[in-house]
Amino acid sequence: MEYLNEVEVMPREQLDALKLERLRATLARLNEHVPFYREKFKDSEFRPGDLKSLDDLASLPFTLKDDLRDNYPFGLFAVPMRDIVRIHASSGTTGKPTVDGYTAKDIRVWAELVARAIVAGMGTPDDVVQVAYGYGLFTGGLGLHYGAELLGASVIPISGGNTKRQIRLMVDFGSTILACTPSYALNMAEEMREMGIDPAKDIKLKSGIFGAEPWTEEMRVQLEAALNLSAIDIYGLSETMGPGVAIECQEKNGLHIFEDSFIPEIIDSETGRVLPPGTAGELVITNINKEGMSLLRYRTRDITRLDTTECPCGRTHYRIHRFMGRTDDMLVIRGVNVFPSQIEMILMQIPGLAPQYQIVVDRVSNLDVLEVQVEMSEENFSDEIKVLEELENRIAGEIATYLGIKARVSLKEPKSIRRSDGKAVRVIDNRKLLGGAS
Ligand code: DLL
Repeated sequence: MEYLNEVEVMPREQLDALKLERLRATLARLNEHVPFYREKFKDSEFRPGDLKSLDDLASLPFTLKDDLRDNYPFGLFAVPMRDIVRIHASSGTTGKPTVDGYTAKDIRVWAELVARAIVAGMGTPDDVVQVAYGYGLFTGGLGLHYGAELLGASVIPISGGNTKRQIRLMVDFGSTILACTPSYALNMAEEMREMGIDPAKDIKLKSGIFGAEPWTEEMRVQLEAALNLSAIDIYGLSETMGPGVAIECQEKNGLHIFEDSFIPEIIDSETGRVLPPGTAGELVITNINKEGMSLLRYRTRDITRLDTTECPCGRTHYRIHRFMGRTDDMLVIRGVNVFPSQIEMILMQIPGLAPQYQIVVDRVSNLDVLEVQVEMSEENFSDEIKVLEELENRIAGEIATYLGIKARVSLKEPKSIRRSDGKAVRVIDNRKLLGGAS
């Protein structure tokens, strides 16, 4: 099974025509049913009815995370509550949660998109899919669940956590696909080693569908070796649907964004101008196949670039490059911009380290101080001061060379950095507590 739906290989001209038709219908619905958008259209020179081509999208207003918060909880819904069958929401750790509503049709569309994603991850109806994303208001668990069921695979709805039990069931039930965050997959690999389980002999995993947080190519190498599987990257966000917005195929050369449901644009986040393919910037998504809530030009804050070149897999939908991070994850350390993923990339290339790290930023005497804490691997663990110092200096040297910043490096004992069973917390920015974070 190479792909699920003919639309995935639709010729570009036809796909663009479908996008335009769906965009027109979406604008008309938003104008009619969502006062927030009606007001926005009134204020803009461009009216929904003026839309002639997909290029005109650039003349339409953006939607920001704050717009969702200002309209909390249901102000952006485009159908009456009677037609909403599911509500998801973000955790709201950094403010009011953002809420999304789905009609019965939306749930079907979403399941189909995720089923496509699982097929791209080598899934078939014969697979046993262990869904270890959290179930609940978070879209990961239920999103993967419905997609895998629609495909006809056997689903293990285990959710996140209870790692020993996850592994026992993985062995006993013969799971062939694991769906969870990459950081949780790493924790599972670690636990497996401790339980004496050999991924090459005792488990049947063939692929991992990993996403919901940024991860690097270097992390992929570690995960594929530790779990003996093929790891692919899945992207999505609760504001526009959930997982299944974009997925890597087996070429692993970018994530195909399902353009029959989401129109991608890359913009310069300072000026809001649309950037040409190949240039990195902020991903903006327009929902064109969703009824309950559709966002127009939603600014995701995720940084990537668009690849419009042909993919050998045959899917015609454009690709977005593996994410560097979010605009709001970017650390500004003494004026230098740094993404946690850049630090991850450096750490993963240095032998003797475990793929577990945390970045702590502080301000001391008005100067930003960056500390990188990283665990040593069990095999290389040493408490000899000289060995530790040498390795710390080497890591600090690599960070200085590649990123041009000075970092204090602290090597940690194996298993001393807190593990998570969902999205890992990689950065602790104490400057925010001081009210001076950038
Ligand atoms: O994380 C949806 C999801 C669930 C995606 C399961 C993939 C798998 P939110 O909790 O709303 O939704 O978080 C969305 O997570 O804007 C990105 O910053 C980040 N993110 C999601 N997938 C990736 C990825 C889900 N593959 C936010 N790479 C997004 C990098 C990702 N960042």
